[in-house]
Amino acid sequence: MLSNDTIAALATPPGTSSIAVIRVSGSDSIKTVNTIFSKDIENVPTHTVHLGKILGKNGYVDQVLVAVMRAPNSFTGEDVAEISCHGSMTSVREILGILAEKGVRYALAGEFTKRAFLNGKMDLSQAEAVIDIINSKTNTALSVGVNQLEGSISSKINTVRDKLLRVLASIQAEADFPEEGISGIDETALADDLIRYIAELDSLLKSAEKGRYIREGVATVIAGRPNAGKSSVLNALVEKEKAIVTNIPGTTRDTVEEFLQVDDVLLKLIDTAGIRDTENVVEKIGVDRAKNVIKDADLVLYVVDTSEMPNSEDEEVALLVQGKNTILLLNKTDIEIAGAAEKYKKLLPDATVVTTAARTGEGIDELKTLISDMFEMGGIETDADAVLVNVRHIEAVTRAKNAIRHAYNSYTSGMPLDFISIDMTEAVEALGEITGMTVSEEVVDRIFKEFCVGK
Ligand SMILES: Nc1nc2c(ncn2[C@@H]2O[C@H](COP(=O)(O)OP(=O)(O)OP(=O)(O)O)[C@@H](O)[C@H]2O)c(=O)[nH]1
Ligand SMILES: [Mg+2]
Repeated sequence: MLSNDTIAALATPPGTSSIAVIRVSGSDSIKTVNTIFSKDIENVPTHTVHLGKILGKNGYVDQVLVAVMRAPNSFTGEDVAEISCHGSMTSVREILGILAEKGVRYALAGEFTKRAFLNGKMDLSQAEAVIDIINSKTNTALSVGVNQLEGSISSKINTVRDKLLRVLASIQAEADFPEEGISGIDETALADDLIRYIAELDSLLKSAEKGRYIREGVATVIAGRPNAGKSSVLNALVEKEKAIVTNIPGTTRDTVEEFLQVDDVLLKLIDTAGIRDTENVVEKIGVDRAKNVIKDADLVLYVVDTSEMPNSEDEEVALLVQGKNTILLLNKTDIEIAGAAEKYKKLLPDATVVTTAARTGEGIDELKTLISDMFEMGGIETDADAVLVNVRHIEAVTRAKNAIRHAYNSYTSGMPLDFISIDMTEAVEALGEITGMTVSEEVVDRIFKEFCVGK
């Protein structure tokens, strides 16, 4: 499976730029680049950079810098030559064409990183971090990716996995030679250990919630009765006319989504149809959609119209957001009528309250600060934090935890040690999938397909 034919690809984005980098990796990379370069770089020391020209059939193509990195001290673990040429696609195409004539193959998506993984330069969770870093939309996502690349997840997983392996070894010894007592299993200690491992995996799974916020954004649903000003709130938050605003109740029918970064928090804002009983088929579907997204919301912005007293529709919304993390937005304060605010507060006595006038933008900054404080991800930058962001990792940790729980139940109800060792093996394998120790080729291929070409 380990092919090390020489591959090349543009490592920088296609288009016009000041420079473009073509990465060439494989056992013949330096030798091949040497044949098209004006200087002899075949035997130059590793990690050196050389100025010269690329030679085409009809003479020089471009003046370039070639960086030479020799195996195993390169990103892929193979010999690598990186050609920094001028950032014109003509030059890039020309150089890639010359390389192809010399037998260099165009790299597949993620092939450089896949080679790095196969050559033991990084484990699978670190390779996945490379994708996360490339795709990161916020500073937090970036720092979580960098931590993961540095091994935060791997080291946490490996620590637990090593402990499980030790337990597994002693269980197997005890099962194989029960009379000899060589394993030295202390029965209460074993049960306690299993509980502790479950707790360790649980705390890692708790970090996954934070991870989901980082990956997908905090699902923030703007809800309320028709005409309360929900779409105006969305527009004021994102500072553009994203949703249609009119004075006709029932303007918004579908859910309208927009991402917004507030400090280091990524919000997935979802504007919804005003909640009311309606005979209109289209509006009815919209109201059902609104109710559904409220159910899955991480945060609800419950918008009310203080220019009117609460009515039965407001009461219905209050019931729907019951038990949800909710901010009550007392909107239209510019035309507020006396006593309305107090009445609205009574509908949701536990909610945090913000006063806004979405039409003028008043109160919107306060709202942003409040949300940012609520979901502040600060502190994640510390290296100690291993945050599970990857769905594949979450699934594997969950499987490992369930297997250990099963082992614990079997053990405490006196099942034979063989049974327990099966569960423990499953847990060890599940954790091994995260770093790629026990992972199928198919999974590896799927992961690297998510990459872009050149990475
Ligand atoms: N005076 C005032 N008018 C507002 C304010 N916020 C919204 N409005 C007006 O209220 C009307 C309804 O606003 P929308 O944002 O469309 O309300 P909505 O809740 O999205 O309404 P539906 O989509 O129909 O459910 C529009 O005429 C807005 O200009 C405010 O803070 N003050
Ligand atoms: Mg609307």
